[in-house]
Order: sequence, then C-alpha cells, then structure tokens
Amino acid sequence: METPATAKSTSGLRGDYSRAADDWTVTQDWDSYSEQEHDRWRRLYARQGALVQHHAAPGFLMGLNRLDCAAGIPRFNDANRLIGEATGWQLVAVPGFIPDETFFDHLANRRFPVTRWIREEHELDYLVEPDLFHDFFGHVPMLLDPAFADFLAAYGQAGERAMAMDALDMLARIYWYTVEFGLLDTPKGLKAFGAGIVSSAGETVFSVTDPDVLRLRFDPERVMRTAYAIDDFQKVYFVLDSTQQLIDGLVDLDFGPIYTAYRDKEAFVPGEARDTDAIYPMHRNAKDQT
Ligand code: HBI
Ligand code: FE
Repeated sequence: METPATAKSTSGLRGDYSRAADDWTVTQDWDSYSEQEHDRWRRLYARQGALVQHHAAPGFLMGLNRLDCAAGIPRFNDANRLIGEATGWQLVAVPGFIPDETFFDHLANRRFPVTRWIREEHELDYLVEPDLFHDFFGHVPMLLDPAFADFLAAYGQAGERAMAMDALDMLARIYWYTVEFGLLDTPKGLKAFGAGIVSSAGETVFSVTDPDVLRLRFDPERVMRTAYAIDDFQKVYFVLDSTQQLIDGLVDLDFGPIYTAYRDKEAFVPGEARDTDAIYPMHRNAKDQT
C-alpha cells in the first residue's frame, strides 16, 4: 500500500500530505483559514447559491439550506452533527485526492472525504481537482438525502470487488454520471444534483438548459460502458426519476457479470447516441427555461 510520503514525493497533487494519517485524513484546522479565504468562500457561495435556486434538485437545495453555510468556510464538526443525525454520515478532512482503495473504504463506512484547501482567486470558475468548495458545497448537501446517503455507502462497498475484477473504470463511471454529474427529472423540469455540476456556474446552466446536449434516461449498464471527459462540460448526462432509483436500480444489481462482459471492450464515446438509448426529451423541460 502507498504511504502519504510516497504520494507527496511522486505526485503533482496539491495539498499538504505530510501530516496525513494512515487513512489519509488530516485535521481541518479551521482557525488557519485567512479572512481572504473566508471571503472567497462567501463570493463563491453567493454566486452559486443564487444559480442553484433555479437549476438544482429540491433535495440538494434542502440540504444546502440546512447546512446554513453562506457566511464563511464551514466547520466540518458543525456539519457532522447535522449529517450524523440525518443519515449517519461524517465528514473527514483530507489533503486532496487520496488512493482509490482508501477513498472507497471511507465511503463504505459513511465517511465523506472533504478537501481542506480552497481554490485560489484566479481559479474561481474552474479547476480540475476537488477543493473545499467543490467537496463541501457540491457534495455535502446530498449526504442529507437518505436514499442518496445509502447509495453512496453501497458504492463504497462495491469498490473492493471492482478493483479485484480489474473493472474500476466501469464502477467509477457510475459515480461520475450520478454523484458528480447526475440530473433529476422533477415536476418542475430537469434539475441537477451532481456535485460537479452544482459547484460549477457554467455547467449548472448548461447541463439543464442546453437544447442539444445528449441526455439519457439512467441505465446502469449504459453508464458503466460510457467514457467521460474530466476537462470540459459533459457531452452526455444521465437523468434519474428520483434518488430512490439509485437504490432500486443499483444496490441489488450484480455488477460482476457486467464487468466480465464489458471490461475489455472499448467504452462508448460520450456524446454519441445509440439505437437502444432512451433519450430524455428536452421539450418536457420547456416550461422551466430561465
Ligand atoms: N479522493 N479526495 C478524493 N476525492 C475523490 O473524489 C476521489 C479520491 N480518490 C479516488 C477517486 N476519487 C476516484 O478515482 C474513485 O472514485 C475511483
Ligand atoms: Fe467530487
């Protein structure tokens, strides 16, 4: 197994890994945030908080509201009281990206790793790695949704087998197209709940209003076979009817045969529709274009 020291010396990752514990956690050290960093959080929150009112799913908005964290960088311990009571999850601070194995182990045990550093002033609109704003604003509200919370723990439990079967790419696509970039079909139209979307101003609007981007009804096998890009808006989104669909469609699904059937095949190109696809009709959303 890798040690924090290895990652520190061999990777180009941001963040201070030198004080990480064996499970790669660190202390949040809330007192060390500068007034500029709190101010940066407030500005990111003000912009994104306004946009998500129009475009995010009701469950995300309810969670965000309950977290009550517009005034400055939140204390993880405060959030932990709320989340622990609601769904049994806890936040743990991490220096940044951590090894897959450890990441899955945290999720399986209802610990969500949150990066402790916040992006710099020149990267308010975009960065590739997760930072505090993406991890907290984007991910933590959904941890208050009971169905989502149960699904995410089950996802963590699925990691070991996917790694053993050399099919981690296929499992990671489930996370990517739901937890990071998932959309929901709601009575008020198409809404976003994925953290990669709701922590990005541009993609929050694009994902739910672009008339042309491919949107498909959620289908686990289709998702597991679809490649993705990490450096641009997504070229395909998957639409759920509810977060309960993550439980009903995935938790009892045996991924083994799907891994075996497709892990050695070329993945589908993200923006290309296939004959068997259930395309989400954008006109259903027409009443909610803002
Ligand atoms: N570490 N901090 C952090 N955040 C992630 O989202 C993350 C990670 N390590 C591994 C990982 N994601 C993914 O590659 C796995 O879900 C496959
Ligand atoms: Fe994320």
